[in-house]
Amino acid sequence: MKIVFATANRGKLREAAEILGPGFELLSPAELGIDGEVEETGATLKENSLIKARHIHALTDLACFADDTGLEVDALGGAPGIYSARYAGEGHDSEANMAKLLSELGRLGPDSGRRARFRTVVTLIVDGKEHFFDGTLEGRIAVERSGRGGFGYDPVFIPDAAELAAAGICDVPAGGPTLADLPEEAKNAISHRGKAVRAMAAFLLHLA
Ligand code: ITT
Repeated sequence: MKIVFATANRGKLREAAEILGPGFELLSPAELGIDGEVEETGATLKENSLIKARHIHALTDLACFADDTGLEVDALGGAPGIYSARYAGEGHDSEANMAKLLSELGRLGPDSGRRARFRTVVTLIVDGKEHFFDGTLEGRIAVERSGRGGFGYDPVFIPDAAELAAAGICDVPAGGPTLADLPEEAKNAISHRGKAVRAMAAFLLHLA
């Protein structure tokens, strides 16, 4: 099945292609010659994913999905949340975003706690109807960056051991790997996006 992923983020595209597997022909707005960028003016992840999916769906005749993802840090009252991409200012600069996050948590001191989660909402538009799927990954923010895989905030996010164990990943270093330390298949097995995109794929296979 042909499906468009309404994203300009190459890390997300790579992950979704691996999660969906060969049963899906995944296309990007860039491959279709479409400008995927649209202003994310929503107040929630769901609203923003809907804005992105509708923007691309209006320009193609194909099934289409978008995801909006936020990193919620408890000690920061849920920030950066829907502002995760522009936490350190416009420009999608992951290095600057991580630097700001580590410095904000550093200012709060060692007792503030670093519990956090990634939350993704996927909007799928198929046969003119809109459907929503979500996924969450629980964890905590590391004290410093580690790992070279993944993208975005992955080098500072340590998933809970229970999330890893649920996917059969038990042989991990003490203190826990960050998402950027994990091979891509392991991140996809436990991630917020993996959960939401697999739920969408199951729905689509049921429709077919
Ligand atoms: P699109 O809107 O084009 O899909 P984006 O990167 O702007 O791409 P989001 O608004 O959903 O996407 O992303 C919010 C921020 O969270 C952004 O800085 C991402 O790099 C980061 N992010 C998203 N998914 C992530 C993941 O799985 N691991 C780490 N960081 C992630």
